Formats: sequence, C-alpha cells, structure tokens
Amino acid sequence: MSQPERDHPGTSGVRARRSGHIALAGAPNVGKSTLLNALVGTHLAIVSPKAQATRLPVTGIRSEEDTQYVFHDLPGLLDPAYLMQERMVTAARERLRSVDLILHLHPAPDAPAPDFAALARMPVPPRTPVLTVYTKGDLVRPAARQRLSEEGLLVSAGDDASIAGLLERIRPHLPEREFEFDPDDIGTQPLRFFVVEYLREAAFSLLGDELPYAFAAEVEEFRESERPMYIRVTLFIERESQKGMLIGRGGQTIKAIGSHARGRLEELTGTPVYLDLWVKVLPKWRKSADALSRFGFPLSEAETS
Ligand SMILES: Nc1nc2c(ncn2[C@@H]2O[C@H](COP(=O)(O)OP(=O)(O)O)[C@@H](O)[C@H]2O)c(=O)[nH]1
Ligand SMILES: [Mg+2]
Repeated sequence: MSQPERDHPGTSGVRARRSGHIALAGAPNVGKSTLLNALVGTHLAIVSPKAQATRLPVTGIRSEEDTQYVFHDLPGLLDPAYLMQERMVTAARERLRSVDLILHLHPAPDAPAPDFAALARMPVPPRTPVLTVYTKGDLVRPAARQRLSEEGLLVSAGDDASIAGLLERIRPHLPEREFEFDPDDIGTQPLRFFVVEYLREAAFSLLGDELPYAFAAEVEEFRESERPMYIRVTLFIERESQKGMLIGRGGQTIKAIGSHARGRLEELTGTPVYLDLWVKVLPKWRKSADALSRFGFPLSEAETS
C-alpha cells in the first residue's frame, strides 16, 4: 500500500498548485453521483436507489488552497439496449478519454471490482491511470472494511475522513498547473441543466418503477432576473396512458415533483423559483435520434461511424 506522494519538501511549505479532471466511473447504481456530491459538498448530481438516474455527465468542482479538482460524474457503464443508452455510454466513454485520472467505483459489498477496461468495453485499455474505489463502505463489516482499505481505497459518502483520504490519493495524479475555474465555481453547466435534472430526480423518487425511465423535461422559458425566477418546463412521457400517473389525483403528483425540484433549485441559487410545469406526450423519444439530440445527448459511436 503506497503512501500518497509528497510535494517537494523544503520549499518553505508552499505546495505547487495542481488542477485536473477526474472521472467517477463504474456500473450503474454504485454511488457515483452520491460521491460527486460528497466531494463537492453540494447536492449537484441527482441520486436514486433506482439504476440509471444519471443520463449525462455532471461536472462538479472542488477548490482548495492549492488544488482544484474537477470531477465528472458519468452515466453508468452498461451494455446498451436502445438508442438513449447507447448515447449515455458514448457520453461516458468520451469523458473517460479526456480526464487525468479515472476512479473506478465499485460497491464494497460486491468486492472485488471487475476489470475496468472490460466494464467500459474499451478494446484498448485507457492509458489514463485508473484507481479502484470501493464505495458504500458503511455497508460492510469492520473486518471487510479493514481489508478493502488495505487493498485499495474505501469510502462511505457520509464519512468525511474517507472523503479526505480519497482527495489525498487523487492530488498527486493532477498536473501542476494553475486553476482552470474560478475557485467559487462549483459547476460548469447552466442552471437549465439542473432544472431538468432535479425534475428527473423527483420523477425517480415519486413515479414508481417504469415511468421515471420514460420521463424527460425541457426548459421552454427562463426569466432569470425575475423574482421569483420564472421557469417554464415541458415534462415528457411516452404514452397518453402515462399522463394520469404523472399528474396524479387532483394534480398532487406533478405538484410534488415541482416542489422537490423547486427546493433543490432554491438551495442551489439562493433565490426563490417559480416552476410552471406542462405535460406532453412524445412517443418513443428514447429511441428517436432527433428527440435525444434535442435533449442534449451527443451522437453515439454507431451513429457517427
Ligand atoms: N449506504 C450507502 N449507500 C450509498 C452510498 N453511496 C450511495 N449510496 C446509495 O446507492 C444508491 C445509488 O447511488 P447513486 O449515487 O445514485 O449511484 P450512481 O448510479 O452510481 O450514480 C442510492 O440509493 C444511494 O443513496 C454510501 O456510501 N453508503
Ligand atoms: Mg448517478
């Protein structure tokens, strides 16, 4: 078990600045988004006990005095079954190619982790260093916890010491260079992106087992300087018969979805938000190249080759 590399001693204690990009990658549901939020200290990425909540990469920044960590929470590396999943995996793979370090997350109760190149279906293993990180450390017994932390890295999202230990292990892999982003920034994506994400998070927690996967959202109007901030959003489902479930009796389900998303947005922006929600049916959007492009999914490898 190697110790974290130390910066050159004797330079009056001032460490050279480092800054770089780190991917949080792994199978669906291993705790990537939860870890991103713990690393950044804000609920930026959506989290769900249901798999595949994350559809597009989410970037979160953590700036310390001498280090800027730019984390990329990726969609789960799965074997794609239809076009949306192909695009999700493509987006994940693309991001894997542009980072300085890959963290391969795997739940501690399911240790050992599989081979990363096989999981990512990359015929040529990435040249980028890959560190295996066992997540959900709180779910295994102390003996297993001890063993896994000796073999590699073990974290629990709620355990600050494990997060600090992880950051220490990441730092030496980041290039020595100036910060890329303002140290006050916690993300790079526009607020519109998070409007959609938080609505989807609510859909995952309130809409049963199937419907969240057929759910999408699109911001139609955004009046950022108004107070409350006015945001009009269309919520999409795939079939007419799903409308009733989304809206709920007396509108209570859609109201709860809006209220969850509004809470998260107000926390993120520190300003009151008004969400004006509309519902539309968009048949088979998850298999439609046009709809997927409109919702921000980059073209899949198969579509561009
Ligand atoms: N007990 C425990 N549960 C966790 C931990 N990290 C994530 N989870 C849970 O695992 C599930 C999947 O988490 P999520 O971050 O959405 O996984 P992702 O699909 O890899 O992004 C959620 O129910 C989380 O609450 C952890 O450290 N401990
Ligand atoms: Mg996720």
